Amino acid sequence: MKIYDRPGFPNPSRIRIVLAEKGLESNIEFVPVDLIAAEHKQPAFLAKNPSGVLPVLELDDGTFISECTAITEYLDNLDGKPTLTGRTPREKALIHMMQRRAESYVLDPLGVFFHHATPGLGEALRAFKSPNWEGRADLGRREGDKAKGGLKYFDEVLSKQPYLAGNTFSMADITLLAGLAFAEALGAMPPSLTALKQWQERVAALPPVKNSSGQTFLPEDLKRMGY
Ligand SMILES: N[C@@H](CCC(=O)N[C@@H](CS)C(=O)NCC(=O)O)C(=O)O
Repeated sequence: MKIYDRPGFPNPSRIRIVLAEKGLESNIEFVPVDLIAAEHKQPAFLAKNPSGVLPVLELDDGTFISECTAITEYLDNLDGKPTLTGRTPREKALIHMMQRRAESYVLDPLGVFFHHATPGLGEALRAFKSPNWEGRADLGRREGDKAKGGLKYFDEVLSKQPYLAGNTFSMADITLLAGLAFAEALGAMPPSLTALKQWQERVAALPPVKNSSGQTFLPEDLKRMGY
């Protein structure tokens, strides 16, 4: 199997944690994709994932799977013993519900904030991100505010239960962890979210998170660009 990714970026990091949890890292060939050069918007990559985003999993039979949730479902169920996506119908439903909230309340809006209200990944990508539309910075800032509201919502949730979907670490926690790290890297964290910060410390110490490769959550690319 191959994973097309960029170490340290939020969504690729989600899959690195899944691979560590499932003990699959040594079975994978990592293929780096140059986001700064907009390699992911060129025909060769769009043939793998028409959405033009990372990560993408390529199976040995040539099948391409994109979207972190789909990749996680695949990897988590390969051994018939899912640990991140739920075992019972109730667990599966709660995990998917909270995972989607973590994406749509935090991680996705931060992506819009990053690409529209900040210099994002620079010149080469600008052509693919509405370069001449004057309302883009407003849209970006609104989405940044939405992400802050989402983080406050999760602080409230985590003041009542240990993990997003209840008592067990799951795919939903991985999504929020990536979103939280992205918010911190962009300086978009609301203050005083005590339960969320305590959860972050606890989750960061879990073996799949601690041992996953290339997920510093401080992408070298962002540091180079002055974030
Ligand atoms: N919903 C997608 C999101 C993927 C995504 O946005 N990936 C980012 C990297 S963290 C990306 O490739 N961004 C490039 C761009 O927006 O041009 C997933 O779950 O895989």
